[in-house]
Order: sequence, then structure tokens, then C-alpha cells
Amino acid sequence: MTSLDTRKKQKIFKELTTLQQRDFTFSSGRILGSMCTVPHPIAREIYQQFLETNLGDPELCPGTKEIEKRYIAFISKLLHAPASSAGQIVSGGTEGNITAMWIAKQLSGKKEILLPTSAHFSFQKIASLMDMRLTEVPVTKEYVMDINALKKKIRKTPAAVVGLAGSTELGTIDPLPEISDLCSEEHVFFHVDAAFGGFVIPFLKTLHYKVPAFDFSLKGVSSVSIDSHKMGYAAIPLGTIVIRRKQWLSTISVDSPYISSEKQTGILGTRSGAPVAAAYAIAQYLGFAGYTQMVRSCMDVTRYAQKRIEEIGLNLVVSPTMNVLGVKLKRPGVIVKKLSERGWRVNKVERLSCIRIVMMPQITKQIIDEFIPVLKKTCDEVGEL
Ligand code: 0PR
Repeated sequence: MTSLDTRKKQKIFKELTTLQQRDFTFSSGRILGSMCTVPHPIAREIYQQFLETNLGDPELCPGTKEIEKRYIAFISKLLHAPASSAGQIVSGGTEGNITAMWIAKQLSGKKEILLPTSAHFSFQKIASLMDMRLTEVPVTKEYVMDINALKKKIRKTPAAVVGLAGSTELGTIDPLPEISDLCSEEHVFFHVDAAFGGFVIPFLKTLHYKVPAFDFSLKGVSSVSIDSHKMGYAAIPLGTIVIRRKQWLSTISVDSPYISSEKQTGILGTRSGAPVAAAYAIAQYLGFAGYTQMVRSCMDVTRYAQKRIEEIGLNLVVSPTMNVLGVKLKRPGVIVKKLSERGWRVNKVERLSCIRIVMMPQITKQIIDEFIPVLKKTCDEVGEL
């Protein structure tokens, strides 16, 4: 490298580093509202190693393709997927939901989606992108889909019903076994959005928490999407959608004459193998026992945070099902802004007049102890307490 090159490089690095310093970081422990986490060191190392791979042209990287196959097998096993199933790697929950609704639309030729009012906003994109229609099903006071309301609305046989295994706002789980029975009887495609809960519920079960079945063990479930870049401890961007029947993939496949495979399936073309390899590495490293331990510790911190929040006189919207807390406030937007000025990031949920705090693996009891006095002070100043 010439000295000119070195100076150029230093200048670029300086510019980028200066800008990066403005960012909040997961490792600081000050991000309390996000559903992502600092990637495990192993995921980080492997990510870099696989930077040049492209799973959009699989014959160029048969080794990475095999890693993808093994990762899908791991996820399929986690979700009790039958031998007839297939998995597709996606960039996250949004693409997972888009892909599921694309298949449902293709299979049924219909356009209506029945979904709870608590569903993620990615469904708004789906409605617009694929000219589909959203029919909202109300939720109960526990913030889960009202099954009786669904029973009335399903009679018109929509393209799909969506149920949540971990809602974005509160981490609640819809009555999935009942929805599954209903969809089976009515022969309706049933998609479970487990973007957040997919890497939580299986381990809560092992830890003897009372949680419903959410996956392919329910015979009416047609597809499940699950995100590794949320509770899977992997690097962004990575999710998987698993569908009950492999042949449904043909409905979202096109001929791909210029690349090594004859068909390309799904939304993306060129896509990196790095997040897939990183997620596989971390799944191998942690295994079921490691994830169980991680979820146990997140739930410990959640219980602790709940106690500390209630001690300062604030209330939760619902008792937590998983490691997500909704803290009731009169003016959540104002509190979020003030907390941000004080270096803490939580998410506001105006719809439910609360703030969302997510106990991701990097959040410890010590961090909660540092946060609570700041939350109290802020609430005192704004007249919330
Ligand atoms: N489905 C559910 C149930 C989700 O909670 C989310 C994202 C999605 C789908 C979409 O997933 P992707 O964003 O991966 O496409 N829920 C979080 C949210 O909107 C995403 C998030 C993550 C937001 C990290 C902020 C953040 O810092 O709140």
C-alpha cells in the first residue's frame, strides 16, 4: 500500500468511525426496547469468514449451500416439522410473512388475510405489495386473538389466518391450538408468526412454563416463520420460513436460466451466506441446552424487572408471557424521548399507551438496577407517578 493509499484509508475509516460513534450499541446495555441483540462472538467471526458467499447462485458455493441445508434441518427439528416440509431462508420476519402470504395467495387464489389487531405492521406491506385485504380480528383483554370473533369471520374462507407466537408489542401468544383446529376444519392456510417467540417458546416449555403448542405439532399449522436475528442470538439479517408441504415451494419459484440452479425460490436473488453460516455456528455452539439456559436467564431478568417496575408504582399492560414487558404510561412518547436524551432506548407503543422493554440476553439485573432510577426520575418529572 502506498502512503497515499494509507492516508485515503485512514480518512475513510475516520469518517465511518466518527459516524458510528453516534450509534447506540447493544453491548452498552442501554438498548432496552429492541428485539435484536449483540451477536455472539462466534457468529461475528464466522460472518466475516463467509462474506463473499452468494446463496443466490448455489453451485458456486456448494459448501455454504450444505450449511444452509443443515441450518434449515435444525430449525425444522426445533419446530417439529414433518418429513413433507420444506424451509426457506429469509432476511427476517417481514420477508417470512411476505413469503407465507405469497404462498397462501397462490394456493387459494384468494386475497383476504384474517389477523389479530396485534399483528406486525409487515402485513400492511403485504396488503399493498400483493393486493391483499386485511381483516382484523379483535383481541381479548389479555391481548390475544379472540377465538369467537375469528369463528364468525372465518366462514367466508380467507386466503390465510395469521396467529402470533410472541406479539411484537407485548410478547403474547394467540390461542394457537384452537386457531389450528378451526383452520383444519375450514381448510384454511394457517401461518404462525413466531419471529420473536420461535426461539423462546420451545425453551420455556423445557423450563416448565405454561405455554401452548405453537408449531407443526398442531396439525392445522401450514407455515411458521422464526427469526434467528432476534432470540436466536445470530447476526442480522436472518430468519427462516418453514412450510408443511415441500411442493408449495413451486408456487413461489421461477425459472432461473442465467444461474446455476434451474429454479429460484422466494423473493431474493443474490443473498449472502454469511448470516446463515453465522446462525448455524451459533446453533451448533449453544445447542438446545445453551438456548434453554439463555431463555432461563432472560426470564429471570424479566421477573426482576417486573418487580422493580412495580415497586416504583408503575403497572404492566399484561403479565409477561415471555421476556417482553409493556409498561403502562399516560404519555409514552414523552417518556421515550426523555429516556433517549438520558442515553436509554426503549420503544413506545402509542396504541397501547405503554413502553416496551425487551429483556434480550445482554440485559442483566445490574443494567435494570441502573435503569430503574432513571425511569423513576423521568416519570416523576413528567407527572406520571
Ligand atoms: N413479526 C413479528 C412478530 C415481529 O415482532 C417483527 C419485528 C416482524 C415480524 C418483522 O421482523 P423484521 O423486522 O425482522 O423483518 N419486530 C420488531 C419490531 O418491529 C423488530 C425490531 C427489532 C424493531 C429491533 C426494533 C429493533 O431495534 O418492534
